Amino acid sequence: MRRLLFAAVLGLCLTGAAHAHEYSAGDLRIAHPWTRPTVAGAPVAAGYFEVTNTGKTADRLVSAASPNATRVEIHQSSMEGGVMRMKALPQGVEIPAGGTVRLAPGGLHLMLMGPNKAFLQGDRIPLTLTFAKAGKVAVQLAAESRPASAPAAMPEGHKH
Ligand SMILES: [Cu+2]
Repeated sequence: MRRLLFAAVLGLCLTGAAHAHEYSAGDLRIAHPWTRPTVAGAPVAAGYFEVTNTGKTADRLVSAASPNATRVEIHQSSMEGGVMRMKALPQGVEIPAGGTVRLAPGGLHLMLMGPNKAFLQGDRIPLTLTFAKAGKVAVQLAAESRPASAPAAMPEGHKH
């Protein structure tokens, strides 16, 4: 049984790239929002994506919300004295003109507080991002397993 389950998960991972998804709003391109699968009752879940600003002026991710979480915060993880710490960024995150900001494990991320269900492999979790200029952008977080030891999990040349 356990081996069958593993094979099923691996199969989904291998086909994951086929499900890459992207959103755009104004000058912003939002590539492949995703989250890790969770169990029911998990206190938090994380959200990751890359946002590229193709415009000539900076924008700012100011907030996010999901019908599947009590609230969503913007967090920064960092190593302090060998301990991984997280802090909330109430001012949000600037998206510089011509730049890409990456929300990824171990760094910037969205924290979904109080998920109201388990996020299962293959689920799409609705999420609304609010930018200072581009406004509200509705995206979906794809729930997918990625190895913890490979936070980047994006082979070179992997394009969305
Ligand atoms: Cu966090």
